[in-house]
Amino acid sequence: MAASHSIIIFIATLVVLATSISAKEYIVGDKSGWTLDFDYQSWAKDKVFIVGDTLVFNYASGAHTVMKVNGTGFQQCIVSSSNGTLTSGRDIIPLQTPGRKWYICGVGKHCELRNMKLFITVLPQTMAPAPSPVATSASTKLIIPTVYGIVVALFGSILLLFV
Ligand SMILES: *[C@@H]1O[C@H](CO)[C@@H](O)[C@H](O)[C@H]1NC(C)=O
Ligand SMILES: *[C@@H]1O[C@H](CO)[C@@H](O)[C@H](O)[C@H]1NC(C)=O
Ligand SMILES: [Cu+2]
Repeated sequence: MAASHSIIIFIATLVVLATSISAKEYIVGDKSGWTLDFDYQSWAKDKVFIVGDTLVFNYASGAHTVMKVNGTGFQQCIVSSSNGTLTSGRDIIPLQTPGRKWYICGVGKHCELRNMKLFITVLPQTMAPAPSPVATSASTKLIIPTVYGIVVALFGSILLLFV
């Protein structure tokens, strides 16, 4: 009994480990960062965002801001003077819940005229990673955690056979 308990704990630990290893940090805009006239929808298109991943917005502090808005705020570039605005220049946003997320720059007309707006859909952890028909570098990166997860699961099942 005691032995099977520790094996279950061991497997649970491995699964948690596999999950945390597969969490990714996305630099919004990659080397360009959070800036004017960048196509953030193209940037996001081939990426799979999963709960536990993080977004990093890099920019010169003062030049831009990052505001989380709703779909309406995104469409219409509604800059509310809310205190939820991020201004550090290296704003790290943990993706904690699944669903659609919208971010805009609150400076001047950067959202309306200079395309500083990002829309992503965050998937729940259990669904991830979805089999993607697109063989891009972003989806290739997902293969490693997936293979790791399968190995862990197989390893766990084999261990259970010996209990
Ligand atoms: C969207 O956010 C704005 C504030 O920026 C708020 O006035 C509006 O009610 C929100 N809409 C929805 C559907 O939550
Ligand atoms: C934002 O400001 C309001 C009052 O103006 C306050 O009640 C609220 O807690 C603030 N939210 C954050 C995230 O600081
Ligand atoms: Cu801006």
